[in-house]
Amino acid sequence: MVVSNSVNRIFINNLQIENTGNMTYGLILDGGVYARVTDTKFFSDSESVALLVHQGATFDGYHVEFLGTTGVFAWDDSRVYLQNSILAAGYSNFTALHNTFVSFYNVTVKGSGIWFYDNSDLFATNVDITAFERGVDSVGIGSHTAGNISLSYVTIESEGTGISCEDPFGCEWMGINYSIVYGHRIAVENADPMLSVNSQSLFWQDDGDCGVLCDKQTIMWVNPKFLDDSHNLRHSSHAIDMGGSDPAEDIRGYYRPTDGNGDGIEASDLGAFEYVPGVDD
Ligand SMILES: [Ca+2]
Repeated sequence: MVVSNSVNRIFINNLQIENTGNMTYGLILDGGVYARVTDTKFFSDSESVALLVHQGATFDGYHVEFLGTTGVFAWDDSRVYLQNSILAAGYSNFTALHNTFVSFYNVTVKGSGIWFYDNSDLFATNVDITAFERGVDSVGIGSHTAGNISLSYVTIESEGTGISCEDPFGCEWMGINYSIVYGHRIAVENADPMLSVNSQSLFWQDDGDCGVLCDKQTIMWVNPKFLDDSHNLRHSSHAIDMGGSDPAEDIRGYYRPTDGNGDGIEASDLGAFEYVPGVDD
């Protein structure tokens, strides 16, 4: 389905969009189109792509799922807003290029990670990223952008790298707040001295070698202690009550901030999940 600038606004609700042909797209938005998409599933297979947003188009998604092999490509001054949504589209999940603006709130990213190039921006709150699709080459967030990447209450777990800071721009304009970054092989690859961890966050990798990351006072270098195979926190996690007083809920909709360590002070937990006594253990 192609929607171009002959139409200004479209609204899609409760649809399943499947495409399985070689080099086909489930939905193409271009030429300044605004699309509000709710309660909709995209499924792509083989060489097909679920969604292409380009040439100034806007995709505004709520309760949207991307499944299959290739999810979203967004470029050329486009905008992508995702809320309460799931990106689980295989080897190439989400890629933003050329001045694309991206906002994620309450978004689950599973399988492979998300990639930002050129001058693209990401503002992410309550986002849970699990990257295992490429084995030890998996990356949670790949940053090649001269734009801003701002992470708040984000949980990243990758079998390989949590955050990869790649040339030409690396992570110079990345700001991290109240988040958890766990790369089994390496937490941050090519860690840029300009990488800003503005508010207390937790980083970890399996060999325990923090390198230059331990120069940053705002990094807590310790195993996050996830509960089983989820990213919920165990009652003994050091991430509990180390955040601020926002946002008003976690990625599951549980109220924040709550007192998780029993000291009588309500504080949010690092990452996308608030520890809820009686629920999480
Ligand atoms: Ca708490």
